[in-house]
Amino acid sequence: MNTKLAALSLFALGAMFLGGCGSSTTTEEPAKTPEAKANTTTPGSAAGDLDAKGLKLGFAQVGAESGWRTANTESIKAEAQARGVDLKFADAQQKQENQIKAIKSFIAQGVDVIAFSPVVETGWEPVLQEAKKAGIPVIISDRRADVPDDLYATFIGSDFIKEGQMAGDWLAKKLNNKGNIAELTGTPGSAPANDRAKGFRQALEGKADLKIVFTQTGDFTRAKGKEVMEALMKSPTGSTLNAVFAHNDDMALGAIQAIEEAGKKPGSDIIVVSIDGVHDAFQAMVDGKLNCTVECNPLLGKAIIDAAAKVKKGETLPKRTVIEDGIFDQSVAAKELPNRKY
Ligand code: GYE
Repeated sequence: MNTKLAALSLFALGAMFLGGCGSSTTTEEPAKTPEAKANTTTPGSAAGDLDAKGLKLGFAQVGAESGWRTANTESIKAEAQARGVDLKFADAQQKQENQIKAIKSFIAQGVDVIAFSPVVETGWEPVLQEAKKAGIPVIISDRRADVPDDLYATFIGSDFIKEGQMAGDWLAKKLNNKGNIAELTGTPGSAPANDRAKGFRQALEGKADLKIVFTQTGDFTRAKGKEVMEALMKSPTGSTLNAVFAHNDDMALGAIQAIEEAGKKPGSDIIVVSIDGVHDAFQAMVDGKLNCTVECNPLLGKAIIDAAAKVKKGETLPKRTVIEDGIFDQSVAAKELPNRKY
């Protein structure tokens, strides 16, 4: 294990002991861009001190496309229940029009606060204008939305560019800066797909012998990841592959099945790196089939409900809270597996 990876893993472990989960958050004072930095807190998962009893919160979720998403939903529902929040939860099944409908219905119901994780980056302005007109504050969680600052109170989520860079740096080192990579991208137009692709390419810059020879969406699902990889393994490019970079663990897990069915060994014949850090990914690392995962913490329930309680009281929140992520490879997987919370 290299020293940087060891340090990151230790940091993540430390954060786990301190915060009861795998990440910490960094907040900043209200700022113009969502990219700026500041202090550190922990997202946590237990009931907090802030009184949120009776708060009417509408949450428009992306869907149930991945293990990450399921854990995110559970975290929000459990935190709401523990703190007596009146949660109205909508699952948009990965469709923006469903999320917009849900937000409109939360406005019509007169909830105190609306929170949502935007399935894609663009197209939110009209509905958020409606929320603003109705005087309902909006919290954006997990994925960025491309909207002016005055349309939301705060945005809580990971730095996806950094996650892509971490995956790229790790893979470049593993392949000695040489090899052919297939990329399975997330939902087109979503912040994590855009930013992870960008960060990954930044890490590969100047490494001429390290090439992305294939890129296609698997929509963040295991089934699609498998389907795309199956077709790729049958194509001439398939036999030239050294590695797969998947924008999430579920697509990597689907790809692993396809690689095996094509008679190759994922984890050795073809190196596999992905993002999320879900339990099944740790199991796949222990089984030697996945090489590395960059953690993206989905346990945002406490942070979202704390933020909702604060905006309801009229407090101004930092425009951006960044969830800090770690990286884990096969060398630490067995030790880490029992500690995983999702
Ligand atoms: O990586 C993926 C999920 O927005 C960070 O969405 C999230 C991503 C996550 O479907 O598994």
